[in-house]
Amino acid sequence: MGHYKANLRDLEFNLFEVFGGGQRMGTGPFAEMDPDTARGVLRELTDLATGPLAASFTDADRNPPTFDPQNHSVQVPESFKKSFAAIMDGQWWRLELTDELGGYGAPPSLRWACAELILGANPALFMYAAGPTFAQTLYYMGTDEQKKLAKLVIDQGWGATMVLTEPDAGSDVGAGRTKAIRQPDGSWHLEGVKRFITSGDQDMTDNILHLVLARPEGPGVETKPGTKGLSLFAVPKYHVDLETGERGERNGVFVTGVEHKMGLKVSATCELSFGLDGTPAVGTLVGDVHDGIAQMFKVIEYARMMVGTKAIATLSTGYLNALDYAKERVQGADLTRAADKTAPRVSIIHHPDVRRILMRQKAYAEGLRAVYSYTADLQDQIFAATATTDTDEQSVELAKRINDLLLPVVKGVGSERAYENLALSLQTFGGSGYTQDYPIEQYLRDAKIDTLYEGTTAIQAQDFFFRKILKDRGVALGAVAGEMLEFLQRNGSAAADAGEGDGRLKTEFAALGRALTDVQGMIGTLTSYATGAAQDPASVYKVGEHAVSLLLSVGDLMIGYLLLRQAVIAQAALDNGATGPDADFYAGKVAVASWFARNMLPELTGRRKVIEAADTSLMQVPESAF
Ligand code: ST9
Ligand code: FAD
Repeated sequence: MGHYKANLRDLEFNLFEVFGGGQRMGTGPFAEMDPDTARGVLRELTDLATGPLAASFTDADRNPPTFDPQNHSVQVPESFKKSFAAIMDGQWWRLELTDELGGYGAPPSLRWACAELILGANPALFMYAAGPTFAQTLYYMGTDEQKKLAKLVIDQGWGATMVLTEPDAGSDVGAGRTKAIRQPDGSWHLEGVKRFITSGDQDMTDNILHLVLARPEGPGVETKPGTKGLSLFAVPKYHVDLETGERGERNGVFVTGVEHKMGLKVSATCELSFGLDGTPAVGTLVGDVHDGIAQMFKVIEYARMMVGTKAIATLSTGYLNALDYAKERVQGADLTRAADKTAPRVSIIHHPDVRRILMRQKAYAEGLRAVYSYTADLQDQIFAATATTDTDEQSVELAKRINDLLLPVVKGVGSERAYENLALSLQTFGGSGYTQDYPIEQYLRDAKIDTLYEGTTAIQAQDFFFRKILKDRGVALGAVAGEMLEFLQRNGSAAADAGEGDGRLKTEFAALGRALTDVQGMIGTLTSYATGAAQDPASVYKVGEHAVSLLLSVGDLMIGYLLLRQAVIAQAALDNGATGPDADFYAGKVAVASWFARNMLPELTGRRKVIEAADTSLMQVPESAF
């Protein structure tokens, strides 16, 4: 057996029982993908993920890509190439494409479920397979020539990159200095050095499409500072004849370094130099418009969802590995018989503390999966609306705003909680978890990057509060809160009225209600700090200090809410006589929702108090005192 343990049952539960994605399948833009086909796709991909995709996970970590500085090239290990070929030859990348570009009509909710399987098995595979997906973005934003280029990327299976970061421009993308100089023939020559570029080079595809942010200059070009002065350029590794598809000369974009990293080693993280040794790096301006940051955010939004899903996928397999170990490893006696030295030894899942850490892993793995599935369900609604004129504009607009609101939750909370709880997966194994006999130490190393790239957690938290709540005037947040209140009124009041006995989950609904009030309190207080900055600029420091706490709290609230929604469905299934593995699955759903509501949601009250008592003393501590 390989390292990867998929949770197909929970993926199907979210898709077909919780969010009703199955009802949209087989209709409208998803006509080609009916529910049975979708289930078949998930089953087939689960086999592929647990088999050929997972097969190179360990080897490619121990034998990472090599860099040849003479030829400016990166060589990927052979074992990994086989796994990559399984995705490309199997045409799995078509799942991401629209019908127009040769896709299969898969709704986003199914695509993200499929993405989880690949990302959990071997995350770098998904990233190296970015070509067709990134080309699709270029296709819909680009000029007629760029549409031809995009089709070549898809037809010939090129690789692709997103190129923003520079040595002095990480979180602060607007500090980028790479420039693009307009040429008389209308093309652009890029000059500068970009850093940390994922899949910047590899030897698995014939060509690579780099999507690059650079600052344009030249006659008639207005040069502006910050992100709003950046434009997006399409820069192929090799020139290409757009009519015949034939590969031409080498373009002047070269890999000049590869990072030695803590984890995710098979994903080559490259320094890219543009315009080296007199070879111009020729690019074309995307869409012929200077709107680079907004265009790049189309890619970034996708990549942020991907990073969150990657983290959650890894936590899920970490938990399932830990669970198997806990059922097998025998150590110590049951706590009730601890004093009896002759008592039989038990498997460690009998110990309350092991159960505590297992249940916590289960809660975050399944709760976060529900959060990304909820977000993907909104993407289904948005996508479906693009294919018909018969849409309720207002509800689509609201779905877009809620999707935007939740992206930092999927990415920021997903990555933080995954890393934190993977440490508990390792803890479950005791000392064995610290060895390379088990995959958990690699999971932890590979997952750490998720809190860093695509915007660190601090950046996600600021995006969440300033852009997705304040700038949105609380519209999306209010809609989600309203939905929770309605859920509570429907279920919580019924449980409360039923009293003891039949008032199942009564305590849990009450905990969710309190958590919602706590989060609303936090947001109210942070908003007053933000608006207070008009009189006292230092007031905004209080937001800066506590924004991550808010983001994590909203994440916990969403998890608590969605686990309870799942529990209500599961309880109904149990009441209807579910048996066998189904009964176990549903019982687990009720148990995990109850545990999370009782053990995690009460923490929000403490966090709210901390935010209410905030002051600016932290910012007054002299640097020398740290
Ligand atoms: C990176 C890549 O880290 C890591 C992984 C790569 C993996 C690649 C592969 C992916 C997979 C591919 C798929 C494969 C499929 C395979 C299938 C196989 C089956 N939302 O606030 P302002 C825009 S890359 C939308 O003033 P500042 C907006 O246009 C590096 N737009 O910002 C806005 O204008 P307006 C990632 C947003 O203060 C404008 O920006 N690096 C958003 O100038 C200016 O906004 C980072 O992420 C948003 N949330 O700049 C950088 N926010 O307001 C992190 C802004 O008029 N830093 N815009 O609408 C930040 O995000 C900063 O906050 C900043 C600040 C740069 C935006
Ligand atoms: P910095 O921005 O210097 O941040 C350092 C610390 O300061 C962080 O804790 C951060 O949260 C904090 N900080 C910074 N500014 C603020 C602020 N305003 N408020 C609060 N806290 C702040 N980039 C690409 O363009 N393409 C890629 O494909 C790509 N792949 C990557 C792959 C890997 C393995 C790595 C490590 C990075 C990759 N990146 C890529 C770059 C990545 O997006 C950046 O590393 C990330 O955005 C953070 O920038 P930085 O490393 O310069 O850290």
